[in-house]
Amino acid sequence: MEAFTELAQRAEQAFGEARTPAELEDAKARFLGKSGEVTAQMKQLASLGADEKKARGAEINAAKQRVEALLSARRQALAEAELALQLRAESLDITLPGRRRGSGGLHPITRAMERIEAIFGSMGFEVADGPEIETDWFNFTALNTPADHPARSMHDTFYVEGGNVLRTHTSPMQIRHAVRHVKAHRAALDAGLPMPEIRVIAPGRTYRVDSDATHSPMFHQVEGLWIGESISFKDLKSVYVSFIRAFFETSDLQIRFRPSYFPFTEPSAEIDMMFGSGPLKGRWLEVSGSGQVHPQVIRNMGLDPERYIGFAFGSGIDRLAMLRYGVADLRLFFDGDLRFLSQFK
Ligand code: 2NL
Repeated sequence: MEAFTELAQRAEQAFGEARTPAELEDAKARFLGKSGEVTAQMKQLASLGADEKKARGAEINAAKQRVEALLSARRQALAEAELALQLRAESLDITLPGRRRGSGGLHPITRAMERIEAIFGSMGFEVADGPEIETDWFNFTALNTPADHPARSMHDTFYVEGGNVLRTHTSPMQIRHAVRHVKAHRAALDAGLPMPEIRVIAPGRTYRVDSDATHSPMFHQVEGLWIGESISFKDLKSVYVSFIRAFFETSDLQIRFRPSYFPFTEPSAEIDMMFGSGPLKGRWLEVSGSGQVHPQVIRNMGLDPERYIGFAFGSGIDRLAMLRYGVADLRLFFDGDLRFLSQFK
């Protein structure tokens, strides 16, 4: 019995010294394996008499069970330690904020464009769309631009194959819109009945051969057109003043109309504005060209200029956006620098 207690103690020590499951299996073999100590004791039983065999056999069995219990306790302890180690290694702080997907935002020009559409939309203006590659007719001729006008030269306009151009203003979209509108109401017009007014804006990209600190070969314009039987310069004034006040979210500004010249309007006016406060206070800023639509342009829309009259204007969106958001250099809009663009998220 004494011998077996000592054996169990040695087994316990050996199991305790095993640091890994593999080391534990080695230690197990030394006690319970084919040539282990417990097995050797069993083999010695064969040489004993029946009574002694029974008594000693029971002791060996008890010792064997004790060793097996120690083994499984150590197995479990090692497994638990391994699990604890793994849990610690793989632990994560579920209270940390998740990885967010970078949020994008609209380009400041797009934002300005959407504001412009919303403001004119509130005044009953539709939004026209159309091609950026235009025919000579829609870009120049329909707008009463003379054949020898400098704007038609290759110094000013990008020509593409087939004599078409990259539109130099967004007016061609308005001509296309007006022609569609007039076609849709041809029957009423021919019967001398009134036609619903044309009230449309045309925002979009435009192109001119021009590139320096204040000019980009691609820029943005919004044109407006209102044609009816009694649309006058006072309507132009009230529409444009309302637009500018809404766009800059202030009534603390002045607007003046200054005589000018465009082939597509007669009379024509430059529109200037001046803020009553802020960094630009007291400086007249050109914001738009405008005028009463030229009778020849009315005719090119398919309407009788003796009956139909109206106004048009054309404003640079990039410049309006620069003034609205306080941007000093036009090129920032087109460089694609995220340090600039992410300020508008
Ligand atoms: C400018 C000049 C202007 C127009 C654009 C226009 C459009 C049609 C008919 C007549 Cl469909 N006119 N647009 C009129 C006057 C001036 O813009 O230099 N803007 C920045």
